[in-house]
Amino acid sequence: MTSTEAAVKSENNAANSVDVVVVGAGFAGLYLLYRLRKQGLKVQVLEAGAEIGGTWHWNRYPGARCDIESMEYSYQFSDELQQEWDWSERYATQPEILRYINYVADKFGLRDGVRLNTRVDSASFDDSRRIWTVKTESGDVYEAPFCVMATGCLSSINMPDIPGRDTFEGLALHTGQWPREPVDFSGMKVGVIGTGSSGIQSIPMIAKQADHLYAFQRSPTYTVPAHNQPLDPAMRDEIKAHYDELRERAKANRVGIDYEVGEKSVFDVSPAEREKIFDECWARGGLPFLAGFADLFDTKEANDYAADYVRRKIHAIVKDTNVADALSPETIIGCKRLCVDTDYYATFNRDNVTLVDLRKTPIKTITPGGIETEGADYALDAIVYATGFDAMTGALEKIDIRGRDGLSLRRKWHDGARSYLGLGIAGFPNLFTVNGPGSPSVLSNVLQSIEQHVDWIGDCIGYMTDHGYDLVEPNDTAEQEWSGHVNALAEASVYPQCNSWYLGANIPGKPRVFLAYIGFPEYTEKVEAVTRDGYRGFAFA
Ligand code: NA7
Repeated sequence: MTSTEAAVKSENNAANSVDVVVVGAGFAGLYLLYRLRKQGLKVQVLEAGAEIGGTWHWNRYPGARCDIESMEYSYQFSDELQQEWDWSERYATQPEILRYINYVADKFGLRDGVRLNTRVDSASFDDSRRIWTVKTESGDVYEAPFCVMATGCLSSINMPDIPGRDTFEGLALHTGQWPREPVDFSGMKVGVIGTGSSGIQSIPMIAKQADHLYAFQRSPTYTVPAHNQPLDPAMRDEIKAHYDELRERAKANRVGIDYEVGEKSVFDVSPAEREKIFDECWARGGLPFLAGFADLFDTKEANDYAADYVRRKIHAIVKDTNVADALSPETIIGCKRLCVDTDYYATFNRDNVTLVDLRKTPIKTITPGGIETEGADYALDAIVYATGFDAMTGALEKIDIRGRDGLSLRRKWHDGARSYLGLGIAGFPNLFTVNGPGSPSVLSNVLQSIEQHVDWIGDCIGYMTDHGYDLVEPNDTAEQEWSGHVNALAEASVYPQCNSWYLGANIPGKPRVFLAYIGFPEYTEKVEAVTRDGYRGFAFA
């Protein structure tokens, strides 16, 4: 039990008063703790997990890695930290990222500000006292003038409601709630449901161990090779010597990552040059594959060239043409998040791997012994649900959040999530969100966005202190205009043309609203302009 936990218990459930309650101890929650403490604020972080780390605590499935290069998937608030931490690989594994997060917590003395194993049930604002009351599952109560939700964009798991799911007698796991002890699939027949990023990372690893792996695919996904490799120490040192320049270049990029975007239109080159550029992008690997030309996201016709290139790669890698056909998406590439893999397509050449195409033979039911589709029965020892998350809003709506006059966030967002800049919500004074709906979040290097949000929140609280304000709240008009702007940007892009989790389309019944802001630099410019104009769109009291 930490000292904070002991203090909570000894007060016998009396309210614990702090300046800021933060929910979540992932990258965002920990930086909030560091940043707000530096301002002299008393901060309490509440974390449901048994360990700090957020996403990187929960997603321990085999093969879990970041899909943004390690040198950029890291904090930049401390140059000392940047200089002393050595990433070992181009794309860090989950254990390495978790080690990094723990290193940061120790270096900056953050552990005593986090209470683990503490799930927040509700948070409500008392208008008369101007205080947030945050209650935990175990009945403890925290009070603070400010509450910050650092609950993560991809933290509320999507467990599909397949008939018979709970009758399965074997091992059932969700990639987003993987056990802390390693799982040994040796000798097992394993079914993996889902072929998004989590499926694509875990299938090649599980296939190496299992007796047989069945990949249950509802929609094929585009994935490009990571070409992961150990980081060359000389290259790492070179980056460190100019880290600030890299970070600045990244901030100017559409997704907050440092890579070059091709200047040419895909239509303005000869077929041979087009192929050469795609070959170079494929050989470089990773998400920048789609930055080879300037206009791959502008129209379906332009996008088709990249999609066709990947489909040809799939057919070149996968030996069985029927399997290659089934693995080849027909949709817009990049409309759902592009995946980055190690040996994903090649895994389907293994004798112990079978692709089950659910578009042809949908799942009928899960039985005590396995999965029954309309085509066959699959006897299984384990089922891995790689079925994703109720993204962006799921974790927030799990908590019963009540703002002014008891307004419920679930009710407010019933027809679709709305927020101002992804930072504040009208009707919810003194509540901030990190990477909230309407901010670049998952369409950016999330670490870059986290620091930008946390710094803004810290500055806003500082501004309030300096001006003697104790209340801040976005006004409804600003929020509506912002939501309209976010959706207009999405409408002008290819994103609405598929059923992605960016739109909430993966969750039955979830309103279809685009949940992220397209364009990291444009977003930060707008936020800076709002701040310069005396926090335009926010009301203070
Ligand atoms: P994703 O990308 O949402 O992928 C989930 C996968 O699970 C996807 O292939 C889904 O098919 C599939 N799915 C979901 N429900 C079902 C049911 N009922 N039956 C069959 N298949 C199903 O989640 P991930 O965890 O892989 O990745 C999320 C992000 O985390 C990723 O983008 C990275 O940023 C990190 P569908 O496409 O809906 O047909």
